[in-house]
Amino acid sequence: MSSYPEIGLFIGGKWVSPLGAARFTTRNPASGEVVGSFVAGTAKDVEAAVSAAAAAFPRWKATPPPMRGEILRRVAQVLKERKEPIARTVTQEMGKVIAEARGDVQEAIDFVEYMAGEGRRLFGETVPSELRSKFCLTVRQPKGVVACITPWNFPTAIPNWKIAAALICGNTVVFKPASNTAMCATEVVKAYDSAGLPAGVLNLVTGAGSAVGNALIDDPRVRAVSFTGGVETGRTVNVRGAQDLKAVHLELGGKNPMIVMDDANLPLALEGLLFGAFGTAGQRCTATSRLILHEKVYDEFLGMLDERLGRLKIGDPLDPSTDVGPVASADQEKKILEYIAIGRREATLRTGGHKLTGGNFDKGFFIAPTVFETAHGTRISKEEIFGPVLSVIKVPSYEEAVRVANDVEYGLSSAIYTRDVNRAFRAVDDLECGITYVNAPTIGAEVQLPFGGTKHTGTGGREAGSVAIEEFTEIKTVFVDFSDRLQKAQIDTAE
Ligand code: UN1
Repeated sequence: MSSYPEIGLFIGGKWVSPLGAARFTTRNPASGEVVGSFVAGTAKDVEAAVSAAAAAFPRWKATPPPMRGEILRRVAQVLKERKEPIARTVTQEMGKVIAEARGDVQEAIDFVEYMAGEGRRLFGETVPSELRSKFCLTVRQPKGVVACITPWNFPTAIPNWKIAAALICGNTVVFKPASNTAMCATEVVKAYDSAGLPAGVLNLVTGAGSAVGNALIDDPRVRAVSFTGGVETGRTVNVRGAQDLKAVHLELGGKNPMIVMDDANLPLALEGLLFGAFGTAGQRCTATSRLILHEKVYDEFLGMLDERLGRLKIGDPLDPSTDVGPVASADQEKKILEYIAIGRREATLRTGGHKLTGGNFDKGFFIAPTVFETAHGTRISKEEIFGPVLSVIKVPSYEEAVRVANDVEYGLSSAIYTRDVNRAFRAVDDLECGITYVNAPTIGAEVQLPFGGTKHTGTGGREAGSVAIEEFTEIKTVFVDFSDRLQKAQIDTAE
């Protein structure tokens, strides 16, 4: 017997371990300890999960949305009761510090609650007809079976953004989580099961993207795919889904700028920068990875940054006094260190720039918060690193700040610190991205507002907020003619 849990797949309301299934484990990135063992799902498992979801669909579709909402309300309740143990699982499996892990679970709770209320909205439109005695309206219908493919960096919040929105609209779901946070995914699914979600409405298949993800995207019964992850995988998912003309929703990367102008409240901007750039060890799509700093405050602000970085506590993410935990995996560490090596060649290293070693650091993936001073246009200033690495770019004016901010392939989040209200609103207009913060960092979106971005950040849709349901519904247009005679639109125009 192993000392860690052995988890099955969740298909048709049951936890199942297919005979002879290959398994993989997840590990604590701070200590190397095994967290759990999971089934490496196959195309056959996907077939079973999609069949279960397809079988459950007619009844779930016929369940009135407020009743679906009732179940979601119970899911939120279960998540609240289990918030602390789930947050600890998030920290142990993914490495974010415990306060942020609680925030991750809270974001899941908030969104599930918000979607429960959507069960009493799911608004359509009524629109006038050009003909007499005729009603025109729209209703929303579920798409059918949908696939939710989620990343490891928000291992409870992001799955819930997708699952709760899909379910309230009446879809049934096959959920494929990132492999290195499979225990967090298990906790999410358990909450839905404990809340009384009918069998087959939500199914979990763990395993590799190349096996599970591809089989899901290829299955003709899966009518929509919602994916959050890296841009390269996103491109493949999109192309693959296009073969079957599937609705593919993508939330991909960011290279989020924080502009600090010469009239900014510098201590406030500094607090925002530390949280935005080094919170979650920089592993948020919304992380502040570029500081675009006005030349007049350049030296002063970087001096303030040096001083605070020297006092950041890096270490055990379960210790509440820790500011920065490990990065999530060996792969992450490797990629970030490669970018740091690139940065050393093309830019000036100001702080950090290495892996932390010695003592407990040797058991995990700890990287020192790193700051490079660079010209705009270097690789580290344009490519997503997804780690605690900040590029600082000096600019002489607001106009140049905006040009630099927009001159990347991504467009997720952005921030400007200024006390000039006119300039703040100009920035809201000028910055090409999905989210702009004024006098606040690039991270920290709230669930009742749309989340997503422009350019290579996605395919243009938004998650969260009331628009979250767009992704998971088909609009049906309904014409009701109560004139008792044939009326011809566009032709019968006379009195
Ligand atoms: C992500 O990084 O993929 O706005 C999501 C934020 C969080 C969500 C981030 N509420 O930083």
